[in-house]
Amino acid sequence: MTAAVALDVVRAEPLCAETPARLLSAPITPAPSVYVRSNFALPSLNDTHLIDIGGAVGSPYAISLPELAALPQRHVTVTLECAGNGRLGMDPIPTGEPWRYGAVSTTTWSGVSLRTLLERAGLAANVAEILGVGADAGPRDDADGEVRFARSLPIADAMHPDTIVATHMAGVPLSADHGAPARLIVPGWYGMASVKWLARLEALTTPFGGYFQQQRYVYDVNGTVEPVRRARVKSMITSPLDGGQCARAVTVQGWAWSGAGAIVRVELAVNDAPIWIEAALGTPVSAYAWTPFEAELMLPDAATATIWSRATDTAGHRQPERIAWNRLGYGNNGVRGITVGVGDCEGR
Ligand SMILES: Nc1nc2c(c(=O)[nH]1)N[C@H]1C(S)=C(S)[C@@H](COP(=O)(O)O)O[C@H]1N2
Ligand SMILES: [Mo]
Repeated sequence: MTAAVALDVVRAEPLCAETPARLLSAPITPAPSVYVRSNFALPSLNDTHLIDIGGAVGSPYAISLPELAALPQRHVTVTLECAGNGRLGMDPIPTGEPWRYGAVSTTTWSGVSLRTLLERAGLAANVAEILGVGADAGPRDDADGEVRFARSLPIADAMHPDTIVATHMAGVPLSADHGAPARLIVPGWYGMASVKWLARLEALTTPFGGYFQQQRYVYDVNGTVEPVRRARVKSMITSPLDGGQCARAVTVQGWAWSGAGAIVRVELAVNDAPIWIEAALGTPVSAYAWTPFEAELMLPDAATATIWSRATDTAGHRQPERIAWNRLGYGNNGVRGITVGVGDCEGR
């Protein structure tokens, strides 16, 4: 099975698997190594699948895969991150899938603007949200009966031309794990908004209150609950590798991204010195994907060193030292340090 070598499996059934750390240095994540997060067993869908479009619309309809393929195609290169990425870095560790730092990937998705499909249905004037409903469902400990995967988007985000119903990833039809035959891709939002195995789109006039909107993918801070939405500003050092070895004079490289817009600054620090060194920024991989950063550092003369990175976005958000702990462990964008052995660099 190729999946076993291409991904670090966090849970086999349903599959939850991280991109291996050494593959996160690539601008575009190798397709077999794009992280996977599924809440339920894979639904079995085939080429006769139809997506229903209904709710507060003038003319509800169902669209087939050949009809989708005949519409204008849009391609978006997106850094997609699971809201639970970095959960193991929280203290105390919250319940939930034990993600380290690899539940993030960048790839190109292709399909049809969601807007095109919604306009064809004729949205009512008072539509507030668009609900995406997956074909997957199952029991949950803290809910009655079957829970179906469903998540809503504010109408403005749903109508953005780069929010798409994707049928392809990295130029080939979606794999079952990534939501075949069609899924939402919502640039800038944490992964939960990008509903896989899309079965239905529903125009809502009032906010959706389903399980994955109110009980999961929420920031629960002392019982006050707010849905997780856009991705928080974050950075990740990809070279040297955490736990690796490098020379004292080292080129530090990594990625920074934010759901609020462009990255304007990345700073690095070493050990507990309160000195932040500005890294050079490269060109973002796309408007919705991560930005490379790089800096030359001279590490102290010691066996090991910890290198920290923190990013700031155009909206002025900067990674905090530590996030406000939340019960379900989402949105951990706290400044992270990687620890390296200092000495001869392995093969670089
Ligand atoms: N129908 C459905 N859509 C879903 C999920 C799911 O369990 N069911 N998981 C969501 C979550 S939490 C994430 S992070 C992304 C992951 O997409 P990927 O598996 O293609 O990386 O899918 C989202 N869409
Ligand atoms: Mo996720």
